[in-house]
Amino acid sequence: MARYYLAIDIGASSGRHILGHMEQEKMVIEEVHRFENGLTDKDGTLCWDFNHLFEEILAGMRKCKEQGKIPVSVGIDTWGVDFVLLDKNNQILGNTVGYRDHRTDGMDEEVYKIISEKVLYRRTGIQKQIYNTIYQLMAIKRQQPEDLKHACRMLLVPDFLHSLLCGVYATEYTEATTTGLVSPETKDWDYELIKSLGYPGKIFQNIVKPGTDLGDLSDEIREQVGYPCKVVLPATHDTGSAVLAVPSNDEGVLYISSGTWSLMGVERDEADCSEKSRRHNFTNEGGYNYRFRYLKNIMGLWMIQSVMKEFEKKYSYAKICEAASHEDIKSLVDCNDNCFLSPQSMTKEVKEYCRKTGQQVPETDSQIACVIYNSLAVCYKDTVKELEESTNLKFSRIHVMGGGSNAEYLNELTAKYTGLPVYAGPSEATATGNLLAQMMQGKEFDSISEARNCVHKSFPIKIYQP
Ligand code: ADP
Ligand code: LRH
Repeated sequence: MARYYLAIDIGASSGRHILGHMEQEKMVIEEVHRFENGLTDKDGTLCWDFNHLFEEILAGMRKCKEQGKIPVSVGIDTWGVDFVLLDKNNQILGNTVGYRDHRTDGMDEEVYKIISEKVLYRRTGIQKQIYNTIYQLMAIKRQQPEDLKHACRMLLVPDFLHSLLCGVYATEYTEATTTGLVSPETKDWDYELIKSLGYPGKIFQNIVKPGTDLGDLSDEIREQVGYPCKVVLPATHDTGSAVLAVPSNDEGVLYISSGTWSLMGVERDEADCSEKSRRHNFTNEGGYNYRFRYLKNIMGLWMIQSVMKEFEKKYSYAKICEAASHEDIKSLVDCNDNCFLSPQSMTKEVKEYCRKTGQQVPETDSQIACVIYNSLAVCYKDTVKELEESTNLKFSRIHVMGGGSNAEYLNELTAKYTGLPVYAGPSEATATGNLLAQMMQGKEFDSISEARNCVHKSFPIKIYQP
């Protein structure tokens, strides 16, 4: 009888339950359940619906039982930076605000009144993103100080969902690093920084490493899903899980974890918190085994997701991507411009950017998509150059992983602009990395290199030559 492990991977646009098991030294994965995710407007505030997400989590777990495939362990990964504050009865305080909400506008300046941007980077090595937890907490301190006063716990999204499964409150390390409040030296909360910002130190939970066995499902949840199982922490930051599933053990491998965001970078032993690195806006996120993901957040396919919601005609991702490949509009936008983070209308924003920079304004759906794909690929090219400068490495290929690795035209453009071969796959990299951490805990693999070898053997990789 196969030993099944269950990864619940929840991205900003969708979530899925993926069961994994070993068969003749290869990993076999199967999708059990898939559901939509996204931010919804609640009286002018962009919020996540955690009740909906948790119902979907349980629905997918029940499906495993229906299929007679009961996992030995389950682990959840999600996007970074977002959190809930819990009161003394473990009830959520305030709205479950998502990172694209505008509450953080101007909060960077509030933080820099206390600690300068340069010193902050030197201490934490985290790329400035206006939505990082450090700025979100400042927004609460300024706008809802009573919530911060009544808070007993701050739990990041995967921590919160795990606590609903097994009743244990802990913060997983890789997700914790996305807050901008963790020291890359000690791998623990930077309490001095936290105190200086006026955030209550007591709300921060103990940090635990990926691979930690958090305990069994609570009695109530076990009854609801119909079986007992352990909760084992993956790298709960989705990017951390995706990078664990890079199908190569070569040093200095360049990857793009391509989904709602494009996270482009390399894995390293040490964090680089230098001024040069800050100016390039690279981040040092914590990874499995205390490796660091040295990467840049690039706006990514969020731009495609957003314009597709606005197009009158409904397309599949494959269709819009293919249609874009037949266009020859040359206009480009700077994908990392903040105007694309949370615009009222992405279509209008892209057009406006082209108009004000004196370029041809895209009119049709496929022209708009073409501008976005080309702009992303150009951004990848620039990032390769910056990474080479910062790391003194020379790259021989790019591994593109995640849902975006299915975007054929983008892969072609990436190879063309960067001059590097693109190795596309696995497309379920995040869920696969989530499974790897659980499987290492379950002694299916002895090491990361064994686990990555297995990914290489188990999943098809498509190569695009420049
Ligand atoms: P996340 O986990 O961040 O929600 P995914 O890893 O699921 O995102 O990737 C979703 C993205 O992948 C979509 O926004 C879409 O642009 C792209 N994508 C998925 N499948 C295809 C396809 N067949 N062709 C082109 N793009 C695709
Ligand atoms: C990608 C991601 C990224 C974060 C963003 C909030 O899904 O986790 O690494 O910056 O979401």
